[in-house]
Amino acid sequence: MTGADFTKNLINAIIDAIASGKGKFILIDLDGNVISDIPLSTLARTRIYEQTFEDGTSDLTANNATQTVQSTEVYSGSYALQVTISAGQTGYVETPPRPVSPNQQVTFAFAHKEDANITDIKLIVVWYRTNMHELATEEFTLDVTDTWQLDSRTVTAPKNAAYMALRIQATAGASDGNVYIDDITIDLIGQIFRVDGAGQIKVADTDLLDEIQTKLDVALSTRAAKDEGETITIANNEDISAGKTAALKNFKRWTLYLKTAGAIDITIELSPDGGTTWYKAPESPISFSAAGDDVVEMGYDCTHIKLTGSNTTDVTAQIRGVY
Ligand SMILES: [Ca+2]
Repeated sequence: MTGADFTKNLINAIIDAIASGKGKFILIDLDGNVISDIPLSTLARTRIYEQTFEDGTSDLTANNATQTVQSTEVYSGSYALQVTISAGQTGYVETPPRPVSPNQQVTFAFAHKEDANITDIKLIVVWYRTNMHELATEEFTLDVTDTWQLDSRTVTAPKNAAYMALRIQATAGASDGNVYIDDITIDLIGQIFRVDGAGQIKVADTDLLDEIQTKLDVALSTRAAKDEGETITIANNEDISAGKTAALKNFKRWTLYLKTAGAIDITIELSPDGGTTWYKAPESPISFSAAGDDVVEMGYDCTHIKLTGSNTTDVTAQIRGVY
């Protein structure tokens, strides 16, 4: 099994376990000790939206209201959103839409606080069809509060829902009113993975598996060594008739580079046990009828390599190995 196949199998096993909702995700260290043993229900949550206003901007849209990111009334951090609604008016701000699946459970939370001129505040979950037309809304009337209040709800996406957004709607009384909003989060509970008839995970839109695999491959190769590969010089324009040996690392594959000053046969021997026992490689000997060079793709698992020249002609020999 190649490293890539192993990684893919590992990812599929993890996703299968998460999708089943029954197993546990167990982290084991390199010595085989269990580091953590976490029920999947606590892991299988995907944050699809988070807005703390800490970058000083808002990605919400305002309707019959004005929105300002400010630092006077704040729930956490340094910034929160102020939504101003004119006297006697009802207005709202709405988060950008986020993709959901029908029957998907979604949980969301946000902190809010109202001044004395707000008479009514509602949280409205807006479900959209794939064509972004509004499919349905779900309204929650919240308590108007002059101290910060964190409200959260869990809802289930209806049939035909493709996207959702949160709308925070308020009505002002005799004077202009202000609603302050901070820390909006939207999480999917128990992400839905679709499988085909053979049980293979189907990943739409973003190619999640490839992305995870790329990141894992990078992580694994980084763990193996700081560099992605290594160059080892066995001989540098010198006589190798008495034999030159070099130690190899745990390369995934490696290539032998040879350059000679004249005609020579170079014998290649490999050792699996630190140089105690030597075996002649099938590529051996590499014969040069005149000065020249050659590149030999090797890739055998061994600890040491030995090159021996049939005469005293100067040879340069290098190995490039990748992890
Ligand atoms: Ca904030």
